[in-house]
Amino acid sequence: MIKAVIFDLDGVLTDTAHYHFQAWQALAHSLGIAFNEQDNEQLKGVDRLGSLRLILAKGQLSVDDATEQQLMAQKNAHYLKLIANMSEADLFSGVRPLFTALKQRGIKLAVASASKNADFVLQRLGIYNEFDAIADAALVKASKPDPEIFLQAAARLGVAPAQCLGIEDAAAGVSAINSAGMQAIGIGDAEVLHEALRVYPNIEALDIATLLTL
Ligand code: G16
Ligand code: MG
Repeated sequence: MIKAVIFDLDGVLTDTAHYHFQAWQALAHSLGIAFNEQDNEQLKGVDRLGSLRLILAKGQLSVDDATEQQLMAQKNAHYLKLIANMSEADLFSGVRPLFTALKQRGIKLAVASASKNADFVLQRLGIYNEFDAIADAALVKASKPDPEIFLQAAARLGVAPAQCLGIEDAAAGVSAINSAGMQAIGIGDAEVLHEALRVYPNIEALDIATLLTL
C-alpha cells in the first residue's frame, strides 16, 4: 500500500530539464564538444559535477579542479538566466490536480531533486509549501543513481521505502528509486526508462487509480 509519493523536480514537475540541456549544450559547444539531446539523457538527474565530468569525458578533455569550478559556475549562470522568469504558469499541467487527489487520500508528498536550485524553482512554481519533505543536493552526498536522496526523502516523511512511490524522468533516477526499494514510475520515453514499473509520456497522463494499486 502506497503511503507517499516522492517526485523528482526537473523534467517531472516542470520543464527545467530542457533548460539544463540548453545550458550544458552551450558549455559543451564552447569547449568544442558535440552534445545533443541523446547525449543529454545520460546527464538527466546527475548532479552538477557528475554532469560536467560526463561532458569532459565525451570530449576526452581533462581539466584541473579550478577549471571544473569555473565551468560549473559558467553553466549555472546560464541556467539561472534561463529560469529567471519562471512562474506558476511553468508548472506542468496535471500537477495541481494530482497533488490534490493524493492529499485527499492521505498520501504524503515529497521532492527528491539533485539540483542545488531546487528551492528557487519550487518557490517560483508556487508549490514549495505543498510538500511534507524536500530532499535536495544540499542534503545528500551521493548522486542518483545512488538511492540516498530517495531514502532521505522517505526518512524525512517517516514512511518505509517499500510504501513509497518515486516518479522520475531520468534513467539514473529510476535506478535510484529501484535501489531504494521503492516503486518507480517513469515520465518520458519508455525505452530510456525501461526499468520503471510504468512509463507515462507526461505527468498529466498519469493514472492515479493504477498508481495506488501498486
Ligand atoms: C537535476 C537535473 C540535472 C542537473 C541536476 C543538478 O536533477 O536533472 O540535469 O544536473 O539537477 O542541478 P543544479 O546544477 O541546478 O544543481 P533532478 O533530480 O531535479 O532531475
Ligand atoms: Mg529529473
